[in-house]
Amino acid sequence: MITLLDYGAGNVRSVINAIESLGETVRVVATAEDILSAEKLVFPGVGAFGNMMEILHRKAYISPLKAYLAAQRPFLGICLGLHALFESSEEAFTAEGLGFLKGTVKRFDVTRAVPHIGWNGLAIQQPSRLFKDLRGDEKFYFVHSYHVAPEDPEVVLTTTDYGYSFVSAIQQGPIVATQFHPEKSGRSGLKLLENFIRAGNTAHVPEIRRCHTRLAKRIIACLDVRTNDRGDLVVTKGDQYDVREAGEVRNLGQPVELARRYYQEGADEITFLNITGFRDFPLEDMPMLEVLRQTSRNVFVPLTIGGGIRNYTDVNGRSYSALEVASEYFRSGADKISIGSDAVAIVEAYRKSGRKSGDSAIEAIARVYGSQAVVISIDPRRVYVHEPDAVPHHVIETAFPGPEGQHYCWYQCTVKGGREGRDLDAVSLARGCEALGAGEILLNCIDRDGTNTGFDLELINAVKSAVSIPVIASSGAGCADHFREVFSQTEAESALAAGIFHRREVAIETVKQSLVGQAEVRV
Ligand code: 1PR
Repeated sequence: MITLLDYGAGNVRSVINAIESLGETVRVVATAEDILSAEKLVFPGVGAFGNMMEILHRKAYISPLKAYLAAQRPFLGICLGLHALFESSEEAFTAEGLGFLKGTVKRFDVTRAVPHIGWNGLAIQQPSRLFKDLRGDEKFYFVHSYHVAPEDPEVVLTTTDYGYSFVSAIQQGPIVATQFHPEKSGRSGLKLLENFIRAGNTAHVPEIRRCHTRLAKRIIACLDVRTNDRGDLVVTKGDQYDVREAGEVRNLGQPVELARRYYQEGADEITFLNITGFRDFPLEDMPMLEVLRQTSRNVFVPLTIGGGIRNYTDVNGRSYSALEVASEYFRSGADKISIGSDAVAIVEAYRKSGRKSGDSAIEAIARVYGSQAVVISIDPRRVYVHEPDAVPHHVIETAFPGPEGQHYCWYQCTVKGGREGRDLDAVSLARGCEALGAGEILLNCIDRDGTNTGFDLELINAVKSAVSIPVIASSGAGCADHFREVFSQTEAESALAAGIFHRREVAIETVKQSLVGQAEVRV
């Protein structure tokens, strides 16, 4: 039996699911005594260091944890569960760590996008039982803005490169901890978890030993979900956001089944967008929560969910905060939430007042779950103008002139699934969201959506050059070559597609194979 330390933030469900999928039972820590009596303790963590340490203190888990570690009992820390082992963190100067290992946790000091999100490799520094049956060139899923800096080089198990080389796993006797998320790292991650649970005492050195590693470009499958006119929850797909054909909502399959198929076919991430979430209330729209629960039981890559994440008052006058809505999604298996319409309202208010309210959905969710868990979904549409200073917006010169021969355009933000245009451009929205603490931008494009004509590279370059957080290029993918184009002509960290995958026009594997040698991918 595995004992799991859940301190109440983030997606612990997926760690439980991953362990259970290996045929093991999980007991969740309910009292300090459960820690002391654990046979094998897993401590997963997401969110913020300060918040984590505060909860560990409040629950009186600090001393039993220290005693467990000091007794050199089997321990697997994941992400913040690794950070907790150190003395302190730049993420929260006043919070003290467990101090089991000497050293601190530092923020990435790189010119690249932070958080470091995605699949990266391991440069193995010493043998370990964790490596049984691994080749050594596998990639694992990372999502973090801070990394550990141990004083003792002897504890370094693996390093990973992102701007520079950082410590991505430690080992000290039976105590191991990883910066990456094995529970979100597909088959390789499950193998590593299984090794923690079952491998004997023999330490292994994988066949392939890399000195340096590279972050892969991510290929994301997106499922737009809604209820059709018969009341069935279906994956649909729009043409420039129009999901109806001959009056009926297009039905391209069942969300749970499709997600499972994309996982098996090698998707690096799966995104669900509840596209009518802006008018429904997600906590009443239980099917989406159920979709997440079922999907996370056997899909071990990151899951993002969007649609309807905002403050809400129900018919009985009870108010729910966006944080409560998001928490329900995290508890059901989501790793990230995506905010669409509400992000526009938040940034409009922020720009008007010139100050952060501190309690917007973006700020509140990032504070508890970390910036990396907050994705902003932008739904922009091109608006052509004759002159660059025709409007007080971020205007670009375009190689694709407008209907009246205009050589300039700006990208107008829309809300409610493209139904309503706002007086805000996509670049300003992305910048505002980054300032408020968002961790990633999902950049759709209404003009390209469902057209199979390729990504809007001009839009992607305009937004990507304005922010330092990762950008997901979305809308318009029609063939494998469009992915090569987006990764060679923009700095986007990942690319998302829907229609071509749903209609089996191009397989995810074909996309990845065509990128080999052109861009780093997880194959
Ligand atoms: O506003 O917070 O409730 O979130 C609603 C979410 O639903 C937003 O993320 C918004 O983008 C999405 N959405 C709303 N209406 C539609 C629609 O299609 N009618 N879908 C919609 C957005 C766009 C992409 C799509 C890509 C790739 N779908 O996610 O998957 O364009 O498509 P392609 O590869 O086939 O071209 P809120």
